[in-house]
Amino acid sequence: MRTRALGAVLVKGGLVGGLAGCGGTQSALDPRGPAAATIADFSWILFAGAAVIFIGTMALAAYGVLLPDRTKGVPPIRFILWGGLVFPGVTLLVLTVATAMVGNAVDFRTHPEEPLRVTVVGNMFWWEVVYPDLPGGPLVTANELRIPVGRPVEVTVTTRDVIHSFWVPALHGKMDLIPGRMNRITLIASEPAILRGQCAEFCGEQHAWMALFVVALDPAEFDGWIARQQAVPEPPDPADEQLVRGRTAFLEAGCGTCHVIRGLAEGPYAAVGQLGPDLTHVGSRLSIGAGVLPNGVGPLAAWIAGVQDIKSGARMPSYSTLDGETLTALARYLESLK
Ligand code: HEC
Ligand SMILES: [Cu+2]
Repeated sequence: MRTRALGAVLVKGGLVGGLAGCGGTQSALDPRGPAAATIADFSWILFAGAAVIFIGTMALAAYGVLLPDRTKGVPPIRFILWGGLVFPGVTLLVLTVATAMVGNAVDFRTHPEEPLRVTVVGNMFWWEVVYPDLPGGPLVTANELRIPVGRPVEVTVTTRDVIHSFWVPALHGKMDLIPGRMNRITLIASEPAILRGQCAEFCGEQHAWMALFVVALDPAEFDGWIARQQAVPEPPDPADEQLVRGRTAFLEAGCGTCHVIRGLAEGPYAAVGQLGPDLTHVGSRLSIGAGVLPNGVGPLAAWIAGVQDIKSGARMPSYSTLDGETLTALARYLESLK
């Protein structure tokens, strides 16, 4: 009796506990697009099939071990032929064909609609996101891929350093980012959503904090976002001394050697650096540091002063010697870049 109760607890706890982790914004089992849905359906078929085979094999093993009669002798040759050769052979053949069919079904290259093209470039430990052929000219951002719902989005992935892997489980499978190569994966989101993706190939110290967000928007909202991102931010109102101070601090601290802010491309400290994320509209992003902190004045200040404590090994130095007022001004200036 007691064992049975314990068994029930284990089974229930295991199922409920295990499945609770399957929903949400970063789950292949909670698909938000047709490719991920096909992959999830196929996974369940594989899972069910594997479970049946596992139970069958274990039952045979139990039969062999537990049955007291040791004189059963050798099983008939027919059993070995069918069970050990024909069954696995046919199963593997069917799976090979089915896998190829699923692979075909989730490849939207022949989709009748013209795709939106995006390039994603992997960097240790963040993602550069480029929209190369928008009507208003190219757009560069980071760690966030905004896409219109329903339209295919052809993501070309490559890397500036080591191998990374682009994986947004709720939309599609993985695609490797390989030096010197352009790989392609086409995503379709079927509903507005904020999804989380993750680098899926160990790439160094902060691999685990190389996240990115995919924001699927209604097409009209997406167009509005593009228009806002393409605009060059206005210089701060001279009456707001704190913002002016923040902007000056950004230039004088040399942040522009690694970061672009469009609109700050002139002068001795021009912000035209290519080693870090484009910060032109950093204030509009959901997170900073590829998912490590939420956005906002406080987290920005913390990031600037203590990158190496927050994300040690990130390719940006901590600016721990900035005084409090300058730091606040700098963080407020960046947060104002919407
Ligand atoms: C040596 C190059 C370098 C310098 C100099 C530099 N940064 Fe960075 N910065 C980076 C890199 C690389 C990242 C991405 C780190 C990561 O997420 O792994 C980054 C990330 C950031 C981010 C987060 C952006 C995002 O969208 O996630 C902010 C904000 C930022 N830097 C501000 C600054 C400020 C302000 C300064 C000057 C005080 C500065 N940086 C100086 C290289 C640099
Ligand atoms: Cu990576």
